[in-house]
Amino acid sequence: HHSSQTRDIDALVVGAGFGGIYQLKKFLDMGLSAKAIDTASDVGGTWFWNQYPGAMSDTEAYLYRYSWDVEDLQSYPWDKHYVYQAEVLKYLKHVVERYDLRRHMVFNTTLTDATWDYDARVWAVKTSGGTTFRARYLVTALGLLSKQNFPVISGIDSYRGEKYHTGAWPAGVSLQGKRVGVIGNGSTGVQVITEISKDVAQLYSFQRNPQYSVPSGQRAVDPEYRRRVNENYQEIWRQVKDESKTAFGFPENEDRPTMSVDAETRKEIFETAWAKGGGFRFMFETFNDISTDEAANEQAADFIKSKIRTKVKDPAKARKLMPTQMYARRPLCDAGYYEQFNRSNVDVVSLHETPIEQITPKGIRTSDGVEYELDVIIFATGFDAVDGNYTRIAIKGRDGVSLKEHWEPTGPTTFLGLAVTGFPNMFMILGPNSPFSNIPPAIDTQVEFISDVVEAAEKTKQESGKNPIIEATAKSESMWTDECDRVSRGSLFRKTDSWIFGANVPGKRHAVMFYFGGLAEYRKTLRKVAKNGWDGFTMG
Ligand code: NA7
Repeated sequence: HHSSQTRDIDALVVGAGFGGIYQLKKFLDMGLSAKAIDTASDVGGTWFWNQYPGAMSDTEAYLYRYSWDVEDLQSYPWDKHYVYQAEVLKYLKHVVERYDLRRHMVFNTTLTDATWDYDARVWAVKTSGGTTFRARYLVTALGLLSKQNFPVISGIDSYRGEKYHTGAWPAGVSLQGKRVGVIGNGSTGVQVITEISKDVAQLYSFQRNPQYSVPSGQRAVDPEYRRRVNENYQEIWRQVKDESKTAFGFPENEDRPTMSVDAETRKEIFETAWAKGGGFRFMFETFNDISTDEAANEQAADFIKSKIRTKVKDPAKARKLMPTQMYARRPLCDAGYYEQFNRSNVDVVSLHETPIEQITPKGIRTSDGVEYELDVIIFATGFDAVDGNYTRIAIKGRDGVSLKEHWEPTGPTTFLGLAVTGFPNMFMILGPNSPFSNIPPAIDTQVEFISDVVEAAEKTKQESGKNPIIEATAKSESMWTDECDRVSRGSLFRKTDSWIFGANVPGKRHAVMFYFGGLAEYRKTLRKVAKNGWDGFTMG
């Protein structure tokens, strides 16, 4: 038994979530020796860590899975329109068993340091377990949303109750009959609050900015619906991947401006979407300009506000829950969020009116002197998203420059969200400036592209016996960065602070972090790159 050893392999995948699982499978299918490592004790990535009550994907179940397993798509069961965390995790485990991938995975193992060995043309990857992998290719599938964001609040360590971040939710927590404070009301906070309100003795939502949320439309799937999906799956994926921006399974509205119809028609269109359910649907299927035109945005916002007003009975609570910003963050949906505030044990504390002053041994004290005594504080405060995972670990490229240093002057830059100049033979899944869309088809797209690039590079194996090198050029990286900047310019998301533009973590640089051109357009770009002999990469 060695405490430290070196293992030579063809490819190392970091992360065993949605992206890492598929990438590992692809490498093995190509006949490469490959391993996947993960900090967690099992597979699942995001769906391993986010086991908080109410955690659910808000992509419809038939699209929240891999698109490439035709047989599994027909037979794998899903009985509700949206899948909860436990079901997503079960599905991912099922895929891992189905392809016998587990024996190529190493858990409880964190990448601590990765350095490109210029002469040997391999990545030397040190891990927490002591093993150093020497891999010709490195794929980081670290997740978009995994480095937790904790607010800086004085006294936080003095608190004597239980405290949990939703992104690292331990098994076996019971909130039954407890006094609970929830800080944060993004999509996570909204899900938690909706789920636990009925069980807790008292719930306080400590809310900075009120959010817009529409009904999810969660309900049981009837067999007829499933039969129709199964019959049309191929066509469904084609629309999702090659015709759609958001990849949520509906056609985005391309040609109907909000103001092009009269008020009554507008209301009908909103009502129809409201009844169908889904946050992305409400924002992108109804009209073509809600996320780009302020007047249009205001119409959608006013509609949702009128719904909040009817739902929340207590006028004081309703006032505090009423959004004040534009409707231009990640669109949310819920299964009865606002309704929870009609319970006598559920209240909202507006941090605009009374900011948190201190966390005390007993709970939370706000600026009006009120001390909320709490058995549990839940931090639903989100993540240092997208690049946060990359800048915390030491990945050193060709010139001994780390990824963090490479990104320091400009913000996170990539070619196509998956490659960085100076970092040969390294690919990211959902790196900065990847498409802003339903995640699994974006992952499938990137994994398949990365695998094709690697396959092409493998064909250039030199007679000298040297390992092939593939690297994005500086020019292609700056071109993609400009393109992402360009397509996001008209978006109201860019004017509204949230994690999507790096505006949720104090001190973090605001930056373009996604490609807003849509999945179909992204895939077109990838096809062009491939067709033109991997244009934008150097190979050899
Ligand atoms: P989000 O969407 O970043 O939401 C975080 C929430 O936490 C949001 O309501 C923040 O308020 C709040 N927050 C953050 N810092 C503080 C401090 N210091 N004090 C009070 N409140 C704070 O994270 P989620 O986990 O909900 O969702 C992230 C993504 O995961 C989501 O979009 C899905 O795609 C999956 P704010 O609104 O900024 O005022």
